[in-house]
Amino acid sequence: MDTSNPPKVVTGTIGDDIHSFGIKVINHALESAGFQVISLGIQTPQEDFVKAAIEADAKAILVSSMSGHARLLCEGLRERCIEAGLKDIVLYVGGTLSTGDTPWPELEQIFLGMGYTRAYPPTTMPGQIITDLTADIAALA
Ligand code: B12
Repeated sequence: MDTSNPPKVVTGTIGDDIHSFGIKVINHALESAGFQVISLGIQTPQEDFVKAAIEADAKAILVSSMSGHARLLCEGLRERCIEAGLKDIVLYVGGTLSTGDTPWPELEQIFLGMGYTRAYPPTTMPGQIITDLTADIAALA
């Protein structure tokens, strides 16, 4: 990674969701790995993710959703990115993405179908996210 120009990434917990601990762990892991994190915190509207990504010229948006309503809260974010000229931005979603009613492989496909680059279950270790993000950002170049 070019330490003089660290890749910028936007993070936050989407919608009306107040869970903050998970995304804080991810933020620390990303910063330790050399990313520059624009942290939007909790209860972040979709449009704020897009606005922050444009302002920062970010390479990726990482969305956290813990409340179980991710399908509703996360739908349409890729379309907003495309409309704003961020067609190729790396878009991740992670957390407790359902209330447990849908098996993970099926749930993952739902989020990939919504245009998310990757979707992660709550058991994901931060190291996996760093590895994937580094590769996905490199692939943009
Ligand atoms: C702590 C907690 C709270 C705290 C939150 C405090 C805070 N500042 O965050 C309080 C008490 C406020 C709270 C409130 C509520 N909670 Co709560 N809460 C939890 C609890 C016990 C732990 C979550 C946590 O912090 N874990 C520790 C962190 C480090 O782990 P994590 O969040 O899972 O994050 C990791 C991964 O998920 C992943 N990850 C997370 N985000 C992302 C994003 C990306 C991009 C990636 C790659 C990975 C990733 O990486 C993280 C680090 O390893 C969970 C149950 C559980 N065991 O998970 C319920 C839970 C999430 N809560 C739940 C609910 C229902 C609520 C409430 C709606 C309850 C209510 N009726 O009021 C409200 C939320 C209201 C709202 N508007 O959002 C449910 C969600 C339903 C579901 N998904 O099935 C859960 C699962 C409990 C349950 N079993 O029912 N909660």
